[in-house]
This record gives sequence, structure tokens and C-alpha cells, in this order.
Amino acid sequence: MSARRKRRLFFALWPDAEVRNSLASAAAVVRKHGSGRSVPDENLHITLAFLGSVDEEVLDCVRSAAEQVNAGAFSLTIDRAGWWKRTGILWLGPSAGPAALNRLVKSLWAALEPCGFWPDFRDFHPHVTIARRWRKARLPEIKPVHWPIDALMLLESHTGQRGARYTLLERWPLIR
Ligand code: 2AM
Repeated sequence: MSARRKRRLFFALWPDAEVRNSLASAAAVVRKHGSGRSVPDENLHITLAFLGSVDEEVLDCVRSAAEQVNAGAFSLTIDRAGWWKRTGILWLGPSAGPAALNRLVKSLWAALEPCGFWPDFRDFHPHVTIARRWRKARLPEIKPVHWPIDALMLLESHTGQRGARYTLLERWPLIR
């Protein structure tokens, strides 16, 4: 009997081409000031809820959870770079606590609970990872990136020889 298929899934904010370009430019500026392993531009995103390896049969529940999310569209400003020493993650993120983003994540986790998922114990720190194994030199100022958030996306992560690759499975518009 073959093992049940599992898929590595996460919900994210996935930028459109214009926002991705702006994030990539800001990332390039920050990465001039240190060394580590850069995240390719096509992978830039903000994870909202990481589900890990999910049984294929749970996918319908995950999809209907996303439909139940009750949160409005909002605008996010990515205006600072940061570095987590313990994990070596170099990131871009918002400096102002975005209440609408916290509401979205809370609503998403609440909807996912009946599917058997529980929120991370760690606090939610919205960030776009731009490099890993980073050894800090300094963190420069960045040109703020205005990111209109109007949808929630479900992605699948594949690990290949060249690192992670993500495919967009589905998107759900937020309330306007
Ligand atoms: P990171 O960028 O901070 O590493 C796909 O792997 C996405 O899910 C990445 O954005 C990654 O966040 C996040 N992720 C991977 N493993 C995770 C975990 N165990 N807990 C929370 N988020 C995770």
C-alpha cells in the first residue's frame, strides 16, 4: 500500500509583479551590507500560517477554512530591515504594528482550528525573509514599499536541489 500523499503548505501574502520588484530592490540594498544565502526574488513573500506537511484529504478543509476568513483588505508598508541573530534570518517588514494584518492572521487560525491546526506558540512577526545564514554587518534604511493587501494565498513548498520553490495553489479575495 502506498503512503498517503502529504503536501507542505502555507498561507501567505504573495506580492504581485510590481510589489515584488520593489521588495527585490529593497532586498538588494540591504544585502550589500553583509553575507549569507540570498532568497531568490521570485520566492519573496510573508507567511501568515505555516501548516507543515498536510494529508491530501485535509486540503478540502483547509480550502473551506480560507473561504470563512472574515477580514478586510488593507495596505501594508514595508519600511525596515531586520535581522534575527539566533536564526540568521535577514528580513524586511513593517515598523508599525498593522492591526488589520493581525486580525487577518487571527481569523485564519480560528478558521483552521476545525481542520486540526493550532497557531504557532511564537508570536506572529510579519516578515519577508530575504536571506538566511546572515552574518550582520549593518542594516541600512530602505525605500518604503507600499503593498496593497487584497487577497490571501495558499502555497505549496517543494524542496529541490536549488532550494525551496513555491507554487500558488489558490487565492481568496479579502473583503473590500
Ligand atoms: P521563514 O521565511 O521565516 O523561514 C515556507 O517554508 C514559509 O514558511 C517560509 O516563509 C518560512 O518562514 C515558513 N516556515 C517554514 N517552516 C516554518 C515553521 N516550522 N514554522 C513557521 N513558519 C515556517
